[in-house]
Amino acid sequence: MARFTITYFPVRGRAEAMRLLLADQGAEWKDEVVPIQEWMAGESKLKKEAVFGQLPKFQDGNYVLYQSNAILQYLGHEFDLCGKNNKEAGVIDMMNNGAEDFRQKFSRFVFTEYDTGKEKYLADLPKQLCQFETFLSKHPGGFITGGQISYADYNLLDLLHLHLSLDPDCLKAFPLLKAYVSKMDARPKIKAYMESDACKNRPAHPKEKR
Ligand code: GTS
Repeated sequence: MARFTITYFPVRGRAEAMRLLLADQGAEWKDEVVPIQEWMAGESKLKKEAVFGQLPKFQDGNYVLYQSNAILQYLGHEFDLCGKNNKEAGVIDMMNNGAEDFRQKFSRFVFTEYDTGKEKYLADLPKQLCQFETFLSKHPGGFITGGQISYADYNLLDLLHLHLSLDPDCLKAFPLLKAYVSKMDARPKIKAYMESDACKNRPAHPKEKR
């Protein structure tokens, strides 16, 4: 029986970074899928129970958590993905917060301007990407904290995947980010997960046309 359960809508969305982390760490989890229409139709028990009335919900046995970044941090502690010391942990949290700001911009675009604002969003995108590229140029080693993968790497990887699905050329001017994605995607367990039907059949977000 899987130790972990992720309850979320039938998209990659805010649950995908934790799935990438679990897959890469060789952990098993179960996905409980909540149809969006069912959630929106009324005050479901699940919605009432959710601390902030939102998903994803995460369970480790009887232990329940909400808030995707708290879940990622919890998994970071469970799998020793929070850096070797307090200073590394601070940098990892900083980059995860930066990834969250980036995700919020992306979510705003998806939910409010997806059909009309793609050109504008993509024109602005290099500003965000440049911040992560510059960070990597000052922190060589392949991951956010150099030689050791952290929970924030899975969040950054997911964001880069989301943007590559929006524009496959978006990393052309960002060689370090491009190499970062290639290196992360080549990790055997990430590769196997991304090739799985479960991953391939799940849209990135509710607006993705397939
Ligand atoms: N800060 C929360 C987190 O990081 O988990 C945000 C969660 C959130 O916004 N969830 C949305 C939701 O439950 C879905 S999504 O934005 O992740 O796609 N929406 C339904 C609702 O009733 O608010």
